[in-house]
Amino acid sequence: MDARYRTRDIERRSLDVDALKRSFLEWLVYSVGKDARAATRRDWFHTVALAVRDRVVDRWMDTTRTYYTHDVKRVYYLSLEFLIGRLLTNSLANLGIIDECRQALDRIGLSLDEVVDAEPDAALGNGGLGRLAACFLDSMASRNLPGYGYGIRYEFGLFEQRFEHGWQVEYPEQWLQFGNPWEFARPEVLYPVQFYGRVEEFRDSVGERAYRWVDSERVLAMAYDTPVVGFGGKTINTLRLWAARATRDFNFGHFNEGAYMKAVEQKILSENLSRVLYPNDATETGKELRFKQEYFFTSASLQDILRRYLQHHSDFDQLPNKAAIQLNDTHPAIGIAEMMRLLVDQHAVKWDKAWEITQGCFSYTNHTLLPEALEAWPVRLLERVLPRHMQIIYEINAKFLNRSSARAAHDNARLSHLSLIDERGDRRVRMGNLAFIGSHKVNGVSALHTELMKQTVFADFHAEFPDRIVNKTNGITPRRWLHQANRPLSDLITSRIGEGWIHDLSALDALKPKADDVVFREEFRRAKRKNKKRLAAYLARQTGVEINVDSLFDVQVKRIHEYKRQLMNILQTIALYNDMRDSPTVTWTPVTKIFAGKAAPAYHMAKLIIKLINDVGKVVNHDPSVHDNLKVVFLPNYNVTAAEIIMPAADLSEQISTAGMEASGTGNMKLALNGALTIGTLDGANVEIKDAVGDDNIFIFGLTAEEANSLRQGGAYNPRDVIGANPALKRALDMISTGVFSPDDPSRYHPILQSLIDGGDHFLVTADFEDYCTAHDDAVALYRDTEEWTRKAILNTTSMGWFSSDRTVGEYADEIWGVKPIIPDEGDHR
Ligand code: Z15
Repeated sequence: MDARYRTRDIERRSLDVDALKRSFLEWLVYSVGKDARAATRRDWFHTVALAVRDRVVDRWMDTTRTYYTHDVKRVYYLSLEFLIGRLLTNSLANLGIIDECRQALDRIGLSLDEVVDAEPDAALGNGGLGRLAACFLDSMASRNLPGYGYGIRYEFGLFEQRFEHGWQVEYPEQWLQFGNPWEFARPEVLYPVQFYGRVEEFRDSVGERAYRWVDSERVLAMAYDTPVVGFGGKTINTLRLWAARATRDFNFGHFNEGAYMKAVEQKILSENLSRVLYPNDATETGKELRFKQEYFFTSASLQDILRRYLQHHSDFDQLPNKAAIQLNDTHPAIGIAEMMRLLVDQHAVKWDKAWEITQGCFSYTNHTLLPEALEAWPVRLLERVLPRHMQIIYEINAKFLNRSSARAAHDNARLSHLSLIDERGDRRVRMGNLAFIGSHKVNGVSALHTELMKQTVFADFHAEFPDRIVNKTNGITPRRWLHQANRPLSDLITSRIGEGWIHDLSALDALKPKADDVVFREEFRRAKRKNKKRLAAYLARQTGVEINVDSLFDVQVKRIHEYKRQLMNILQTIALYNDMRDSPTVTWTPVTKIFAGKAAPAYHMAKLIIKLINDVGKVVNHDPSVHDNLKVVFLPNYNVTAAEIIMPAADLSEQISTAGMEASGTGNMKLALNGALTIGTLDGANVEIKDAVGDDNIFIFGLTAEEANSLRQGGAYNPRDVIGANPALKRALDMISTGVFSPDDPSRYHPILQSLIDGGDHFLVTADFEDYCTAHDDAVALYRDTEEWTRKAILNTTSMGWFSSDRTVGEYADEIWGVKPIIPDEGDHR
């Protein structure tokens, strides 16, 4: 670059730094209401966030105005979860002012890192599904796509996990306690949402049969908007979250004493709708409040979408060309019936026309095939809570079944599979089926998962509509998960190929040859070591366990679920512990097993597995005979913020779910991108990761989905025999069952042993154990060969370009949504 320009650039920056410093001091005094001497770290966080937000607002309005004036087709991503995490570093980095901000704070005598640490972690989600939604928001904005997120502004996000005597205990997480500087309340954007009541039939003005939903209870949905800053700061999209507000009825009327208290009670009850996120990941609890949450945010979002559309249009013919509505799982699937109700009952659109419009707008993403996660709401509940929707669902079902090929073939078995109503036992509405037939496209989240959708849960639908199911393999945003979370590696990459990779991750390809460059390998290792030191310090602070920075960091971080097989990991850990004790003269490679993840509060088996890991850790970590060659650490309260510290520091990534059960996984992508080698089954996106990084740079083991399926189907699988044939496994299980890790309560783990031995080992832990141990031994052996390990680690990072959520979102835009990028027109503020 020309030296003249560089000087000017530096001048502009120092101007920015001064301007930033001045705006910080102003915000502190005039908005936070403190002076610099009295300000706490939290005050400074609010100050900096408000000052940064200030720089976003003009461009936010430019973006919104551009979409409006060009009447562009928009994407509406409906999701019950947005697992966003912190926003300060993200906003600064995407605006490109992180260094300026650091310097401005320096001049005030503050460290940016400390200010960043004062931000609460916005955990409006449970796990993969919620984090995917957050990555998609980042990618839509960064690719200049007109995308909106719609969800719920939960007052309480995902619970805080603490350990008490090694057991998980849940505490409420109050992210809004001290206010949220990123959001804008929109008290004027308010929609009524109805519940209960009954349906009245009447004749409309031309004498046709019509329906009214009467005597219902009403709750208002109020909007809160959060700007979504795209990389480069050009496009600023909107995340609109709904909060429940009681209707004004509660403020009026002549109450006697009793009625007054009752009214206040009613107000609190109706505002409970947006109180708390349900803490289940991929399991359905079937609670009425949860169903009402789903309808609440879906109805408000659809009303908002129609209002926006009607600003430019007088009929609904163009709606599918102006609105793509993506259902993130079946949680908003009631939207299919709600759209029909809004069009037919409220806007007098004819049924067939309304159906065509609905199908044209909606598409549905399936995230799991696990039967316990497939939503099916009792007909009785729907009749009571949403009586008009139940009628509409019956109508959709009747018309659909009548036209199906199964009806023509008089194939009753197929008809009953296709039906929206599950007639077995108490009758239920299958939300997946509703989402499927109301959508023009349905997608799975990895190649394998999409294939299994076609073969299993949606086989009959696939036969009926062979072009409807498509694959969209998940991705992750490279901004948060590499550029922001891993500065050392990010800077190393940029030093060789420039900054282009940040918005085009496939640029990493060009770095592959560097795997053979000894200097690059040394620098890559130095970056990894920095990250490992940071994680070690964090773990010591959070858990008190001191770990060896040069040990192999073996990481399994994700929700605790039996199908994810944290149990298999801890069993292997016990076996390794035994090997080390048996052979004290062998030179062992030091290994640190790092676990993190929350269990659903009612998932007893998952909580017992957490306790087991903590119990094993207590024994192993204090046993001098293993000479610190093995440590087991369970980091409490895993969240996005913790993930940002863990991912960059991992050496080995545990992706060991029973094949066929993990729809995709996205932690697998974050870890590989940050240079961890994967040990994993051929499940979810692991299959595609293996293809990308190459067979030599990943440790694949275990049964395939097909093999797992036939093993279970065959009926000949006997875990008892498998255990009998594997002394290491038998010994580990015996130790657990005799209370080696739970001397205070030797029978504590009998439910776990029971599930493996008499329960049939549904997740095939014993079947895969031996193969897993061999793969793990291979990984540990390779780790001793520092240069070879680094070479493979580099090939992992540099092969992960395809797994950017920019790629994923681009595919959705082209093949499902039909939306195009548009660069916002600049207003006159610049
Ligand atoms: C969830 O986090 C996932 C699936 C679900 O059905 C629910 Cl309710 C929550 C996860 C999958 O388990 C995971 O494999 C996938 O990567 C993620 O969704 C995003 O698609």
